[in-house]
Amino acid sequence: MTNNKYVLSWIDEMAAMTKPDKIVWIDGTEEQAEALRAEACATGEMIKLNQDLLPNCYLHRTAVNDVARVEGRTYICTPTKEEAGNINNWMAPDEMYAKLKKLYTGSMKGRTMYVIPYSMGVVGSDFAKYGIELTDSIYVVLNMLIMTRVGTNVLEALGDSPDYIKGLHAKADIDEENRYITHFPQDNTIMSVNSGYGGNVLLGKKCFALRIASYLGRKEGWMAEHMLILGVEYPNGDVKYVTAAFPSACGKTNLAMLIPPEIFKKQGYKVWCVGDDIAWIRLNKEDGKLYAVNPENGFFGVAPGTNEKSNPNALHTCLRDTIFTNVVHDTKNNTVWWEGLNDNPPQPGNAIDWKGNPWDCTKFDKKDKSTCGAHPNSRFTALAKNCPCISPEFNSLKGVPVSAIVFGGRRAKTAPLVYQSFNWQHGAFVGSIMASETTAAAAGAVGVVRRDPMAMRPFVGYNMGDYWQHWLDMGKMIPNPPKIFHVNWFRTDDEGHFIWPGFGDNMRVLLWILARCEDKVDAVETAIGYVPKAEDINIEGLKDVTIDTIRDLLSVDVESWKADVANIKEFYAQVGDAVPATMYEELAALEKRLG
Ligand code: GTP
Ligand code: SPV
Ligand code: MN
Repeated sequence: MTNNKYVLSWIDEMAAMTKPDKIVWIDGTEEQAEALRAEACATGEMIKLNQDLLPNCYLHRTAVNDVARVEGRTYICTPTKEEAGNINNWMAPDEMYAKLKKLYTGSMKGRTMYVIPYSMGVVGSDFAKYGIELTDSIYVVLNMLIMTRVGTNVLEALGDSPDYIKGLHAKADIDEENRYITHFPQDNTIMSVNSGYGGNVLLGKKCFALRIASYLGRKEGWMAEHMLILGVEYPNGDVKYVTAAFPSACGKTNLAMLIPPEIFKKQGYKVWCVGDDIAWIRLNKEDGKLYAVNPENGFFGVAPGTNEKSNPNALHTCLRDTIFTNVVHDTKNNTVWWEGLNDNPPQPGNAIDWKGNPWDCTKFDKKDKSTCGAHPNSRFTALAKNCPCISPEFNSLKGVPVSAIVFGGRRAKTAPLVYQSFNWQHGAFVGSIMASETTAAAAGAVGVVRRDPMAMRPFVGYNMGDYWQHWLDMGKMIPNPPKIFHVNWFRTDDEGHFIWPGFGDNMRVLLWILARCEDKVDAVETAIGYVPKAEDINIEGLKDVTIDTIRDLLSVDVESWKADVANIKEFYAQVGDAVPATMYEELAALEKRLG
């Protein structure tokens, strides 16, 4: 399919090491995809679902020990440890290559190696970057066909250039003790072994489009961010774009596909989804603004909690052409179910849980995750073009202009519903001090507050301090920078219930944010930034939320912020010498304002 000598010699080398029985090139045709689906069903790797109710939909279950990203086993292998920084795991490239070689050698014996040429971004666009993933998993091939742009046109666009990202994935024994997700930014190389799950193995996503791309972005003067991109259409037809960085499983997909509350819908407001997870952002020299594209082609979204009320657009997106991973199999209807879909779980006798065992929904106990039918990090892989609110700009070559950048996390107390930074530099500081409760998207404890700068803690492909400096440097380059905000949908009352209704009602906060961008609304200056006047958050049509609720949600508790400052200092110290002096100045200024 190509004469590119760099590509061919690399594949030869990888095949000589992994020793597959055969090599199959993925061409992006429906015929080939269909044959692979049939093969995966024949071997039990996938289950074909009810084709009347869920056309072209399939179910896959991963190994029980392989259900999320593994941050502890994810490495940035730069020549020096300083380049990777203290927040990343680091190993010297030679040492890691040697370790991996042992694990890969002969790992594809008796298996097929698939060669997937793919593009992140629209093929041929200025934003696009190309990759080739070698894998011995049909599940990976079929997911990549949804999540990225795959096919011979990628090889044509690459021509005889060496400028592509090499990715090698082998399932090997799915052995968690020997699982490695490794990145060699200087070599444009990603190597993943002993996993078959999502972010660990769909190498175009977190490995390339965030870790390697963030490294390239710093070198080339652009940004790769863990951000959704959405457009708010006003009744007069104007569309304003917002990007938002929330940590994993903290609401990006939900916000990106938001349906406005009735009072706004009636007036003609709409929200368009450009992306739900990753944004590549560049300065447009013509108007001096930042422009963003979503380099992906589909959504790898969290299933639990997705329903007709919380996110109807996501639900409709995954009614066709979708691969479900680790959800409940309803064997009576040959469909799928997950916690929070509806109140009609399949009954005992008709239900298989995510582990492949019979599941009894009557034993479900909210406090005991082991009684769940679907894994808390179960996901759907669905095509962006099937999303009812996909933006007409989804395939735009130049991207969409960004009016506002929003950071956010899960904070039970400290962070208010929304606040605005004083300027770009302060906004970058606000990103650097983000914190959030951990979720099931990564292996490890859930619900523990940790600092997650820019929602990029697991995804920066170099030193976190240098990454912050890159944010500051970008700010100096942008004549018309977006305004930077912080939101928190997750404040709780004394009983631990969320105070803010969230989901579609987040539109009320988005409209304040955009009004600020247009200088159309006032704000109150506080120690942490500009906070709305309570009456400027529109609560028309909201039950159970009064202006006092909003006041409470917007309150800035100085004592808890002081405690947070102490924690931020510890975190900065952990990030180490690379923390820009500017960030320490911003921290000192915050401390001073808190009194
Ligand atoms: P990744 O794909 O892991 O990067 O995550 P994401 O940020 O796209 O997460 P997603 O939108 O799938 O959010 C997952 C979780 O957040 C689910 O449990 C949702 O119910 C919850 N969630 C999303 N939006 C809101 C909100 O506005 N309020 C509340 N309370 N929960 C929300
Ligand atoms: C995340 O964990 O942020 C995800 C899912 O979006 S994964 O692709 O597994 O990284
Ligand atoms: Mn994500």
